[in-house]
Amino acid sequence: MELVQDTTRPSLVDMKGIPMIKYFAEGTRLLQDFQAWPDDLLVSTYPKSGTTWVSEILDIIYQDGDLQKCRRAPIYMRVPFLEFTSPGVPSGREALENTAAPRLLKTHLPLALLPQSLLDQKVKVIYIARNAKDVAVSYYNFYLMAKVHPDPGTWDSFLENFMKGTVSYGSWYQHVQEWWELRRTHPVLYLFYEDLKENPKREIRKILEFVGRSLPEKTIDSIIQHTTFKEMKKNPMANYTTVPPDFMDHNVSAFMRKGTTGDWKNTFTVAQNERFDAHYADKMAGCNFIFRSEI
Ligand code: PPS
Repeated sequence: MELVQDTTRPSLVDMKGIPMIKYFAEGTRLLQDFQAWPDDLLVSTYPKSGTTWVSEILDIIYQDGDLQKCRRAPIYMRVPFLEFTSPGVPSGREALENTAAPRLLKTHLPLALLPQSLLDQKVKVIYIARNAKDVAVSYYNFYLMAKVHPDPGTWDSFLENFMKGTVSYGSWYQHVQEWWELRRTHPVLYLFYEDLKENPKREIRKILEFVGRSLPEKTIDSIIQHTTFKEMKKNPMANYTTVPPDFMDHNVSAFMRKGTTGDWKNTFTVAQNERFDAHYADKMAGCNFIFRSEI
């Protein structure tokens, strides 16, 4: 395992115009020769949009509903995070070495930084999008607890940076729209966190159809039960408590924090909300799909 000594909140670095966590920029460079396999499945999201939740669902599907097998390793080993490197935790490349086909892969990369091989091999993508307000609040709390990020500053300044796209992985607005557009030329199942929250059975059926698998009704029910927020929060193989505390400090904010839709209302002021809505209308003008910031 690679050990990097400089762990404390390095500044973001620019990669092709995208601000990136320093370690993940290194990880992205290491991906230059990454070879995708045609039977890979890529879970793609802007950060804090439900990646871990859908990764857990997919691993259970790939293990034919055998929950015991899903306890074999932490989620970042079962679904390697392609661009990930961080002090004291196996990198995405290391996790990949122990992963047999058919592989589940995770990324947050915007298309400008995605390894070309994933597109060339027509690797199936499940993209999960979440409304921007809940993402911003979740991301702020994640910045506070995960020290690979720079100091987020105040909530107000973080929100400004989120709107400007100067947070890690860049613009939420661009990310959700460019992956939506990719559906025209590439096999992408585009899901919404809010839909999964509202009706997990309907969304899991969509996933099963997309990956070309079927499972008995009672297995689907068991997947739903095992992947509730409450269950995943107490599952050490899903809740990221296995990573060193100097990487993620769950005493500051748990990785499994709230798991709800509409939590932004507890953080946004009325003025922030008005400003955000006006900016949002401008950035998302012409976008032909709708986000729900409450259900
Ligand atoms: S990461 O670090 O970007 O990969 O994070 P990601 O997994 O995409 O998103 C973390 C948020 O998802 C919530 N979460 C869930 N919500 C509902 N049900 C389940 N099972 C679930 N698992 C994770 C998690 O709590 C984070 O959202 P917030 O709003 O911070 O609680």
